[in-house]
Amino acid sequence: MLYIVYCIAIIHFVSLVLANHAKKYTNCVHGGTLAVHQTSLLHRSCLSATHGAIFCAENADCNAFSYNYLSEVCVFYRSINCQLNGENGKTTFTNVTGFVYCPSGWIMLGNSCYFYENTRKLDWDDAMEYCTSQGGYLGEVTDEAEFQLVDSLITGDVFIGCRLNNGNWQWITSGRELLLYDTLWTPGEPNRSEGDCVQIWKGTKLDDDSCHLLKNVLCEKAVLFL
Ligand SMILES: [Ca+2]
Repeated sequence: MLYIVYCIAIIHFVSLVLANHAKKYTNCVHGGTLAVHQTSLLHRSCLSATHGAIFCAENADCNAFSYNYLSEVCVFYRSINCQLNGENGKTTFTNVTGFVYCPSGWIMLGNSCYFYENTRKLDWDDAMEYCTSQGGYLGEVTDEAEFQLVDSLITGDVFIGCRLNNGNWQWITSGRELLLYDTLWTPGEPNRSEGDCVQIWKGTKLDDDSCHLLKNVLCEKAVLFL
């Protein structure tokens, strides 16, 4: 019991000192696993800088946080290229080039921030406009790994930033082409049965569908650097 009280006191003291000086708790390297999903590590609300320090200390992915006393919001950061050391189970940070984070309300998955708008449904054009108004773009899926991350975030069908353009399926923001034989397509799609826009068909993969249907929206933006 005395030990627990002692630990809490130490954490409290350290966090207060750091919070008062830099409002940022760095070098929060701690043994553990990456079992906690990354999405839960960032932009969590916490009641105080102390809670932020404890949360950061308990999660291997987190190595810094900042606490805004005015907004009472914690933002957690993780380093780029951090790796879990197989020998001692601790997170070691190699080639650290900076800290990345996402704006409040956006979730970091892989190398991007995502905003899943599931409280309203928009057609494809309005979805594109909406994401632009949020400082991002309608989500683009680069590869299978990114698809799996995004798919874990959404709970239903969403429009994404790809549509038919001059006969080719094109990611509109980046200009990349989505080839007909790309494995990101749901088998049998695109079947050109309904329209020229692309959705993530929840439970399967990409699918061409009518641009005029109303669907939830997945916005994306690049991570921000501290
Ligand atoms: Ca289709």
